[in-house]
Amino acid sequence: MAAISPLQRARTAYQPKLPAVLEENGPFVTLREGGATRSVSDQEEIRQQFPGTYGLPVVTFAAGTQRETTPMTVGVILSGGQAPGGHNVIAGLFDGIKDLHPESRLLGFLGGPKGLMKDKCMDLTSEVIDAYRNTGGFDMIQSGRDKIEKPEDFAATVATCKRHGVQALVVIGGDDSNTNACLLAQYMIDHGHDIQVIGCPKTIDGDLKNDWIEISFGFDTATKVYSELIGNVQRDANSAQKYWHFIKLMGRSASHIALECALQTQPNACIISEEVASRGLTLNQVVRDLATVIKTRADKGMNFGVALIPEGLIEFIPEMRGLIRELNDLLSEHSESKPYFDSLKREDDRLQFVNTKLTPVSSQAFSSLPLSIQLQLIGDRDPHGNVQVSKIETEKLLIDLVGDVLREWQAAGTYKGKFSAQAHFFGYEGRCAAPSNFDADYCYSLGYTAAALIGGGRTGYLSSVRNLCAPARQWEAGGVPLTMMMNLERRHGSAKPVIRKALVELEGKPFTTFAAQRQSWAESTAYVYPGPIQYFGPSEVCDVVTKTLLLERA
Ligand code: FBP
Repeated sequence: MAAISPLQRARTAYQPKLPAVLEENGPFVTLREGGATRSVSDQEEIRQQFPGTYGLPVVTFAAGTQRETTPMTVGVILSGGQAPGGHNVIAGLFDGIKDLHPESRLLGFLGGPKGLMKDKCMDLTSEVIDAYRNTGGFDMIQSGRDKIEKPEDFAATVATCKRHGVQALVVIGGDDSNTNACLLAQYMIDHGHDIQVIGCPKTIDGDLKNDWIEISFGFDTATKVYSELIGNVQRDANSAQKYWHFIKLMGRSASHIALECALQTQPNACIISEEVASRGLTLNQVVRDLATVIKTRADKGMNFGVALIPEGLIEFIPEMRGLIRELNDLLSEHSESKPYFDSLKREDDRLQFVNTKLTPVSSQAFSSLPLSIQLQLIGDRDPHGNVQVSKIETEKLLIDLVGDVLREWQAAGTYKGKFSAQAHFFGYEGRCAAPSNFDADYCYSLGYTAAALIGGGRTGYLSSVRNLCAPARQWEAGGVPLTMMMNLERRHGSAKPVIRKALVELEGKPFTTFAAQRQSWAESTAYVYPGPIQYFGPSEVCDVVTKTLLLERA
């Protein structure tokens, strides 16, 4: 057996908490149905694409009675980026289907959707599950970003399921993966396959949420890890008083992670991409705003500070957004230009080719960027055809450009400070951390809820656990139709039905709370040092939820 740390050993014994309705009834709950639902927008188009699952009711669990069941085989995949707690979703699902019938079987498909298409799987026995309870990571069955999209992908998935007698599939993923789950559910109905599909809301980015999904799992743990690290850097900054730390934080698109970490640590600056887009700020304005904070502090003798930068920023700056959209279309697998672009081996040739294809506005934006960033922008796409923002070193770009502005002000005699900067990127550090008590409980409950939805014969639903600011026993469990969260978005140059990403709401309490305090955090040193996640000890330390959740829901 592989060596494990004392903490991991102690965490194995942790028994995740369930909502009372599941604790008392197991998966034998009554499914209470609400009224017919509709998608968030584009209702007619979404209805046409999902005739079998559109309009399904939201279901909530109430007390039920045990009934006779037969053993069933359930398949599970982890899809997309890692998020703390994925193993507990699987453990909850495992315990749930075993409670439905002790001879039920759970198959883990390896490496995400491709495991389903290529039939790579393993039996998830109690020995396997027990070794991973309350651990971080997705290493039990790994993850992947492939998509089940072509007719042959769907056919291969069905063939795999039939070969193993899989009656239900659970897709643990973010917005794109659950969009895929919805397509799969519809495909099964269209082709008369009796295979249920249930999703579970995962992503550290926190952008898979709505009235029924209060938070995606992993956000709680990841933001706690980043906040600990930011607090440590802040203490170093305040001790040495000689560096500005520019810290980029993961979150492919939305700035929820940066905002939550700012609320937890009170840095001197934090950019929120959604605000940048809403105010239509250019890159130059973003840079000058940051430089102004640095100058204000320098005027008070503080040549140090901490600035948080959301990973997705670049795509929210209007001129960059247009540029990235053009690059995504130009370099997508479906683009006519792609084979020629791929045939070019030299960087200069690639850059020159791209420049000739861009509109004048985008070409100007592209040319204004340092070479290193230009190359990052034309680098590999993700499987959805998008630029991989985690690979764009926005923190270094901003240090570079802020430095230029400060030198300009120095020359004009309006800035007399010193600017020495350090760049950081916190992303992968937090995605596989051992889940906080909150994520351990929430994930286990999501998995167990998925089992109850399967037991209730549902398909096309996302497992939902709500009332999360209350103690776990008071959580409310049920399912939300996946079609309810959909809208049409442009992908690979055409309109596709996808689950709508939840961006930071500028009218929402998390943002307004931050906005009311940021000026004073900029001008003073009001750092908060959250310290490491606590797994044992008083509830007010171990079970505290994110500030975002508290401000949005309490
Ligand atoms: P998901 O949306 O799939 O959960 O992934 C989120 C994320 O962690 C982003 O924050 C980040 O931009 C991206 O994954 C990085 O992807 P990769 O793991 O492929 O480098």
